[in-house]
Amino acid sequence: MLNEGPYSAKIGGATGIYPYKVKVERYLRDLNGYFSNKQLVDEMLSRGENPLIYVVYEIDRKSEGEFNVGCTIIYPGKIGDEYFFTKGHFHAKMQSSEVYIGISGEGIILMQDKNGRTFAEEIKPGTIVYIPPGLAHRSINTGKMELVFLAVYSSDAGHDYETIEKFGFAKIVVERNGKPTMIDNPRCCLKESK
Ligand code: PAN
Ligand code: ZN
Repeated sequence: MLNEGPYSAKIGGATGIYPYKVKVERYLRDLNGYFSNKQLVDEMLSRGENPLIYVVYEIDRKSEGEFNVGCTIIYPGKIGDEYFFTKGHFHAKMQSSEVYIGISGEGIILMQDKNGRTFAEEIKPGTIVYIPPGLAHRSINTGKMELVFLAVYSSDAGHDYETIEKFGFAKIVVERNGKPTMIDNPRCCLKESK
C-alpha cells in the first residue's frame, strides 16, 4: 500500500494539535473498575456524576513504518485521593516503543513490565519521555491544570488494554499531605519484582 503524503500540523489550541483526524473521549464511566475507590466511583455514577477524565486527538496513519501522532489532554481532578489518569496499555506489538513530549501541565508517566516491575518519569512542558518496548504505560495528571502531551508511536503498535484493566499497575499515585505520592496498589495482583 502506498503511504499517504506528508503533512504538517500545529501544536496548541484547545485540541492540542490541529488539524486532527480522530477524537477519543474517556469519561469516568469508561474507566469504571480502574480507580482504587470503586465504591466512590459507583456512588458518583449512580448520582449521575460522570466527569470527562481525558481526551485524545490523533493524526493516525495506516501503513507499516508510519507513525501516529496523538495529543492527550488529561483534566485535573481526583477520585478520592487518586489523581485522574489514562487507562494505560501494553502495545499489542510488544517491540513497539513510544515517545511522549510534555506540552503543558505536569504529571507522571508510570510504566510497568510484564513481571510487574514499575518505572516512573515526570512529564512537564519540554520534557521528553521515552517508553521502551515491552512496558505498559499510564499517564497521571498530578497538577492543578490540564496535562497536555504529544505521543508518537508506530501506526501498527496496537493497544492491549486487557492486562491493565484486569490487574491494574503495581503502583498508584495519590495525594498525601497535598503532594503526589506513589504507593503500592493495594488491589494489584502483579507485585513489583526486585
Ligand atoms: C497514547 C495513549 C493516550 C490515552 O496516545 O493512547 O495517552 O491513553 P490510553 O490509550 O491508555 O487510554 C499512547 O500511549 N498511544 O500508544
Ligand atoms: Zn502507547
